[in-house]
Amino acid sequence: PKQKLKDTVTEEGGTDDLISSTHEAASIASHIKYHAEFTPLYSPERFELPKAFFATAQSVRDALIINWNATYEYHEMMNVKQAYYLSMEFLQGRALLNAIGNLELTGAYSEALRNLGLNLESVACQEPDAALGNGGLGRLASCFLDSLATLNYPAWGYGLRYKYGIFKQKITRNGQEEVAENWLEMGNPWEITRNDVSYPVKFYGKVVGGSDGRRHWIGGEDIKAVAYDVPIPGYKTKTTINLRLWSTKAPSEDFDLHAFNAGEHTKACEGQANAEKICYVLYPGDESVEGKILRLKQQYTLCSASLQDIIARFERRSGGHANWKDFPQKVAVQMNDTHPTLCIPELMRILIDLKGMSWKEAWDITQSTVAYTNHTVLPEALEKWSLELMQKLLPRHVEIIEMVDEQLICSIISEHGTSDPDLLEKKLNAMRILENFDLPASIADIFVKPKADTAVDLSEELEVPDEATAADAEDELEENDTQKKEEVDQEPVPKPPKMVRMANLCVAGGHAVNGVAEIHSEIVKDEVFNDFYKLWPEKFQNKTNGVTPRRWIRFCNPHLSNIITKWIGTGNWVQDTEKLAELRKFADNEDLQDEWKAAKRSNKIKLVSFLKEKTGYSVSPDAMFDIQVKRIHEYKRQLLNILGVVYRYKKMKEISAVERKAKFVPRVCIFGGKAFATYVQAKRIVKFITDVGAKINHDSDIGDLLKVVFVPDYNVSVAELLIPASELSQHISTAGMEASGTSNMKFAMNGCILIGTLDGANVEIREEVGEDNFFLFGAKAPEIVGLRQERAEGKFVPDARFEEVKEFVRSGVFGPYNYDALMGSLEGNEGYGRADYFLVGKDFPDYIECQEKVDDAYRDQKRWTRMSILNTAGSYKFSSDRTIHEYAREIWNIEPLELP
Ligand code: B1N
Repeated sequence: PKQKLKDTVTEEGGTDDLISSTHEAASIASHIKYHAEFTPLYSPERFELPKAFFATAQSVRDALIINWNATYEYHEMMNVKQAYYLSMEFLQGRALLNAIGNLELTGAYSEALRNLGLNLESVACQEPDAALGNGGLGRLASCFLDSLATLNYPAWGYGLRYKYGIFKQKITRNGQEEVAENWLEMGNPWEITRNDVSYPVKFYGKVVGGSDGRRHWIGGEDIKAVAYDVPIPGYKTKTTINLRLWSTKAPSEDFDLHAFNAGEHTKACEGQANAEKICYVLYPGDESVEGKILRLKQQYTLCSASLQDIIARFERRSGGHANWKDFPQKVAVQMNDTHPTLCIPELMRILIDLKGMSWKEAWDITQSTVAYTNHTVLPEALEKWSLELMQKLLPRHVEIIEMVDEQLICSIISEHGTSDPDLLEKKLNAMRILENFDLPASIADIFVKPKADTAVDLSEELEVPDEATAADAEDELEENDTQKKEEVDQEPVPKPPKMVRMANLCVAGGHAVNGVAEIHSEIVKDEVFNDFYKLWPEKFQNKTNGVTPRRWIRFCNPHLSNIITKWIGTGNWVQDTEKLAELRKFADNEDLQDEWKAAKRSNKIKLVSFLKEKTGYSVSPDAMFDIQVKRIHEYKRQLLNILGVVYRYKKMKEISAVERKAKFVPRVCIFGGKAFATYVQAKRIVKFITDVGAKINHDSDIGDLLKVVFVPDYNVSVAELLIPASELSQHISTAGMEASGTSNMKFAMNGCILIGTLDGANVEIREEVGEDNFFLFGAKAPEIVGLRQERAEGKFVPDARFEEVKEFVRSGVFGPYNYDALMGSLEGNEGYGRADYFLVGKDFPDYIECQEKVDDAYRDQKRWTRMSILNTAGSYKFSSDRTIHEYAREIWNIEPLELP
């Protein structure tokens, strides 16, 4: 019989699941050997690490498939309401240790591999990260899947199976270079191809009125979306949910055999290449028209295939007697940002054109089914699509969007009345889905004296789009571009292009709109969507983000996890993080403090060798590890951090060695993160950080007192190593600009202290961990507009220390690179435009003073360790389990369903 000692701690730091029976390990070992032999992806002669990883993963997958099937069957039978999380991004990272951890088989696998002469950790390291996302938004989707499964919610994720996920970042003497990473090259042991699950998806073409009175969209380009399923196991539960990723193919009849035999090989394969390129890359560059079309095709493929699949399931579960009014009682669709907005017109199209419903019936169903999460208030990040482009690609959807726009106009009119036409016009311009678009005739009439620019152009309104093909559309759009350019030369005031505002469509078409942290949700209501909030206050909600405590503490930090289990007396804080709060009462206990420090130190030592391997730099584990890892973006202000480091360095150089040692706490300043390939300023920041590192790290006056390391290719796996080892982490965005942040939660959970502004989830983290245990600095969100205004009026007087540090950078100490563009962006220098839009100069003095307080706190290790413990204790709110329960109750109206 299996002998498991529940919730006890082993010497090597493992809990229950690390203790396995010999029998279990032996059976796993033979299972692994079976796969090495009979599910081969490698030559038979050797059993080396890559092959061992595959065979191990395949053996785990077998267990997952059993649970997946049982879950699916049970959900099918019970026919309960199910939630679907639609996202263009899922940042899953590695799956092996997570899966065996959830199955409580870590000990058994570790022993089985040991018996085969291998080590679990080295096998696990073979797995490439599944990096089908850019950053926080994609990782949030993956944390949500983990919580949904763990909490036994009937729910699925839908996404795209990109052949190339986010690029691999190389750091060279030029800064960042991007390299494609083919994560599927060696095969993906976790996915199950469903050759029997595929749907047609069409683009272009025309819309015609049928004799049945319905609109018919005849596609100009047809592809098919094929399902690939990734099982998502829950922690200590049989529930295993599904992440269904779509891949695109040409319909099989698309291969032109005649052309091929006639020697026209490229032409014969064109259809296939055209269809497959849709799922080639995550976020294709969209500065060109081709890039824009591809991105829109991706978004529509996700929406169309997923909805067809959801509807087919609904119909099947209704046993052929679908009562469409019940649809919202069986289905909830969550749109992860505006990227899947096309769900709204697509569901409307299916219900009206294919199921024969009236507009009103279809609208009620759509609205009660879909909901929208907003993840950013940066104006440049609010998605807009050219109406012209969308009309070519999705002509029927544009007709529907125009109707939704008209309906919205009516709501706006009934809200504001017509007595003040100027006000009404202002509201219409701000709230309409269609931007720079004339009013429909029926509505323009209500303006007593229609103004010239709101006068109605009926011909345009009623125009039925011409039939279009892919090739024409691209040509025409480009032609139009040139035409427009020519027109610009003649006409002084060109008409601004007509655009579709996706967020406005989401707010109008869904029943709920949520922000991702309290402060962000307030900004959504009070600023960005204030007009909508006044119209439909009941739609607006907050759902503060969370992270899964399984991946982000239990599995990535086993040493600390075991200490926590020992002190709280149970391991079930992993599911019930509120128990972490019990650590508070031991915060000053010396025994706990000693164990706590030992765990941090062992994690730091692991990181030291990783840094050496990846960067060549040697750092001391006795120094404070100070980390900022996130996408490189001006609003996240890596520049504030590195200028703070430069200032510290300058001050160190001005004093004697003895004074230096007395005045400064040794620090290792670690940076990591990718810059979008075309974001020039972000790439300059990467280059700057690496130049500063190259100088300081080789300065023998400084030694271990200060090191600066840029970790290349920051991803989920690197985060799992960095976060447990960090002592201070930086979340220093300009207030009001970071919607939430989620790494801040992971750092706090792992006993790291945060330095940050009152932005995003920092606000709530500080509330939970206590203000004494958070290093706060900087301007507050409500002050930002005024501060920018002050700058614009030339009233801002920068602190002398800020002037000094910029001057030092410009003096050339960090090498020959020209830093004028970077420093200029902080100075209202005409040539560089933004005049310190992100207020680095404003916050700089407060920031460096706050950093001095950090040094003081660190010198008192008892105080620091207490702060660290209180951060873990106060992080209980930031489990994605809490977030998911809130979505389930307040937006989706779904209930957990545990397998019998
Ligand atoms: O979403 C995260 C938040 O924690 C972060 O604060 C927020 O910045 C992030 C367009 C985005 N907002 N918007 C995006 C991603 C990809 C893309 O193509 C926008 N990511 C965020 C989770 O709520």
